[in-house]
Amino acid sequence: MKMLVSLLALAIAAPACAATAADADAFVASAEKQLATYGVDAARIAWVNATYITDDTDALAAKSGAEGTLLQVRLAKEAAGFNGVAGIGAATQRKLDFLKQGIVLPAPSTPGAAEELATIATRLQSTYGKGKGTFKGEPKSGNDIEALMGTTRDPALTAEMWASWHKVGAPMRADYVRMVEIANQGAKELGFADTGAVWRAGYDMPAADFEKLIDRLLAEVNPLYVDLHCYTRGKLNAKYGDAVQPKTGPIRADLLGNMWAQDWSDIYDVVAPAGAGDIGYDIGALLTAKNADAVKMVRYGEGFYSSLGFAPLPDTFWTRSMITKPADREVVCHASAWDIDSQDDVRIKMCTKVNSSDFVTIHHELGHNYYQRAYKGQPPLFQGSANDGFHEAIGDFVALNVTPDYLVKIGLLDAGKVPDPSKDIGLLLRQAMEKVPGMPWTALVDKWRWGVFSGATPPSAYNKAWTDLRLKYQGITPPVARSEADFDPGAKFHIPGNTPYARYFLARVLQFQFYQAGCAQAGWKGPLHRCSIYGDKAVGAKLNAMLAMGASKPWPEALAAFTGSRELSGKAMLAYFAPLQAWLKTQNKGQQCGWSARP
Ligand code: X8Z
Ligand code: ZN
Repeated sequence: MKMLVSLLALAIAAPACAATAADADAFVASAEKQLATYGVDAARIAWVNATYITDDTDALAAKSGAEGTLLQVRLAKEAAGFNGVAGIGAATQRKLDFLKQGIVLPAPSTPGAAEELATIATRLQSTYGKGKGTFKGEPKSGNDIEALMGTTRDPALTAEMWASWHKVGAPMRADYVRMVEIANQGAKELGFADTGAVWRAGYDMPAADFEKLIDRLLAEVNPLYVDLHCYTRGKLNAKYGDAVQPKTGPIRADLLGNMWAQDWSDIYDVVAPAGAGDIGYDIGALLTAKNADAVKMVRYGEGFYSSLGFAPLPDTFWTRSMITKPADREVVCHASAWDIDSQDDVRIKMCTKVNSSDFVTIHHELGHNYYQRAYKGQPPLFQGSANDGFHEAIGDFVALNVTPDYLVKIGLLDAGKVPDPSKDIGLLLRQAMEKVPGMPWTALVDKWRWGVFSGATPPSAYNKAWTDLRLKYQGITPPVARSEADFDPGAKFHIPGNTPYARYFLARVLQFQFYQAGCAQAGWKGPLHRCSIYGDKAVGAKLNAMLAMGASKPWPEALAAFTGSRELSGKAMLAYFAPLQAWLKTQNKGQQCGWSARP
């Protein structure tokens, strides 16, 4: 409501001379040109900064970031000048809406605000990139400590890594507070209540409905999470004893094999049931056995997309990507995919390790690159995904097709080693440990930010609000005491990186919808989790048709183009895990599942 009133205020402030639909078309064409021109240089600068962090590249990135913000804010205000103009065509109207809504961190018109905002944003990201934790007292980069969290089973050491890595956040707090202040002023100038309202505006529905959609989808899949939490807690209790992991209540956050407890697959060995749980292979071990290095892993990923009919990656992908961590400089290791020129200069940036989780991440990142290539023919403002969840879902959808039979086809697994149906529970449990904990986690990250941006969570309660959400949604608790001297959100890339996170929540649901639809198109009749669309060019063509739509149509149309449905739904994910959920329920009989929000 507030937003509507403010937009009207902007409309009233628009020039008195009557703008026409043709003016709107001309404005949009000019805006697209300006954005495209800015975008190529900006992408190159951001790339150099992220792959070579120095004071100089930080300064260049901050300067370029400020220019971009000023350009976007100017265009957003000009776009608002067309509010209420009659006869604007659907495509132009959609582009005007994107211009008004699409700024992650808007700045107000106060002189120097955009520059201050960009300097803070760059400093936050680089502080994260350069962050170190410790393992046995030795300094470790974020990338190394993330991997060590997956393989370490000594709770004193996992607590040390958790506590030391979370110290990376503390120095960011003052910057974060100021950043929120500036961005909120910018959001208000654009007619939004706060920056969180801008973030929620991009989903072809009223912002309030988007919050409800997240809650509805989370409620749909949460019972599965609670079952998995209960089962995992029991196994951790059996392994570590009551003093480390009690039988009831939340799980200690550092015992789940991941710094943020967002993906528990690395402790599959701890939870695997005897017999059915021995799935007989680990992708990391298979890759190592074949002497596959990081580049070879990316080649496997490319091979999957090629089998669906996508053109091979260009030579420049291989020469310009950062596939492993350079030894001699600071970089942002958190994986990302880039599209430098909106044509063919696509790249990934990863500090790849030869393990199963990076094999999935490679497919994830390549999903971004193939999406980018598929929509390059769209006009600049439609060069994006149907909504941001789609961009995150494509590669994950493809990775769901990495089944034992597929691994045989590409020569990674011996045919005789394919786990038989008696191992289905193990295979599903391994997948659930990877996918299901992401549901509450991906929902809470932006719940925290929405509260911060709206002011419901003041700076004096930043850390408490974070810890409370982690308890409420994930049922986890920090291994060491926390206070407002800490800033734990800063220890997760997307907070200092200012990457909205609800997209990953949507992606988690969407990837199973895509997978279920793709497997139906392929005529798959067996258990869903054994399906692989590898090599199916008809499914690939249909997928490409959706990707090629870019952001040109409201997302339900894109979803319908591939799946036939216009609704986001947790049903596909629940169907995939149905046999496991039934099994978990029998395993959990007699247990007091769940946790109370305030133990
Ligand atoms: O950040 C990512 C991708 C970036 S393109 C690697 N993901 C989220 C995360 O790591 O927290 C993918 C899963 C969720
Ligand atoms: Zn991604």
